[in-house]
Amino acid sequence: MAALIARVTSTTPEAPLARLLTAPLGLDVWEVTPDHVVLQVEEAQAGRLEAMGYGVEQLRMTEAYLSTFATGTAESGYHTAATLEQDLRRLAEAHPDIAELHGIGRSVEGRPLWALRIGERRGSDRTVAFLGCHHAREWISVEVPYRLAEHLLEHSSADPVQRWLQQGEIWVVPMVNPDGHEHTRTPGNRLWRKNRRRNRDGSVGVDPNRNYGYMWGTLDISTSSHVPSDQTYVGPRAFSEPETRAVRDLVARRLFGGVLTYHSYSQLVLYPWGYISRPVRDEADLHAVRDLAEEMARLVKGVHGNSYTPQQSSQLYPTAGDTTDWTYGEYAVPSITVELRPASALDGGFILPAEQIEPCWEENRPAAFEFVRRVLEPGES
Ligand code: 0X9
Ligand code: ZN
Repeated sequence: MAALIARVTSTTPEAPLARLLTAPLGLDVWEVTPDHVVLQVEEAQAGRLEAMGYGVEQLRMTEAYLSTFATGTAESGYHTAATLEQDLRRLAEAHPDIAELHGIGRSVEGRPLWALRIGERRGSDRTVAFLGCHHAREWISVEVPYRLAEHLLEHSSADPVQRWLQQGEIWVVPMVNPDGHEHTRTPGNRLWRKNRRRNRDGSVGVDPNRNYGYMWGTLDISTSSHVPSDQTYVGPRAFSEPETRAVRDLVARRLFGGVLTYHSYSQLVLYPWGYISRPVRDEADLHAVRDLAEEMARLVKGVHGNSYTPQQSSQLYPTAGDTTDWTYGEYAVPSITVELRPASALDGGFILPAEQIEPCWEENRPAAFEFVRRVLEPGES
């Protein structure tokens, strides 16, 4: 059955937008604003939404984007799992004193999961982690952490990077979900989201960003689903997936002082909680993480003028079992999800033209630096 991309609005008070997100409707939610939601839905489901009292407008941009931008040349600007491995190896070999490539596990289909450790000391107690590509179709989320690693290594003999690498370690895992990512490079699958787990009901894929073990499975809604074929399937149990176990074990071994995970799109800087609408209880933590998110958004804007909105994750939509709820819930460390470019579906959504990789990285560099600074140099701000 054909899937379509739809812009959904509320046409009657009996059908508020918020209810769309809190019902188990199996929707693939792309974008949420106060006046509309952008979704990928099956045609029959779109009819059901109309019957419930929602306005459903089909956006035709996806086909146009798929044919205009998802071409060989556009793809060539982005890393595949294989070219990422080559480039990470090259970086580690070019900087043997301060960089080391670690295999941290294997994906469902057996691909290696790579982490680059950057820093002079091994086993330092000041550590920070950057993650990318939990979601297969979010290609830009590989490129920003990869370029961060490259930049740190190329600027390792000048402050502030030199100081950070003397004091601590920065770990970068640019592609948590290589199987899903490779799947998006096969014909007709550019918008795949999950990993490539074969589920018991014959469907494929667990959402890695619903599979972490804090409050796992406590919601059953479109944006955090217990139905295996849904885009946000939480999996059969917490950490059922080798990709999330690899991140769990790395975090447990290195005890990061902060974790930043990149996603796309919508231009947001999100902080816990995601599973509940109330803010985190610890006043000092709340103040620190909110202040950090606001400062990061300011820094992004200062580069090319783009607005990234700082907000609590659950304000976007509620989910249980995401990465940063787990890192905050389990370790109480600063935990941020950055949703990268673009701002909206009309700007291409998950398909960001390759010419925007560089400016997107440029605008995120000062914010990533601020995150490192606050984690590795606490008390100095
Ligand atoms: O749904 C997600 O996992 C993230 N958005 S994405 O479009 N990249 O899939 C957002 C996760 C942040 N957490 C919550 N919104 N609770
Ligand atoms: Zn994502």
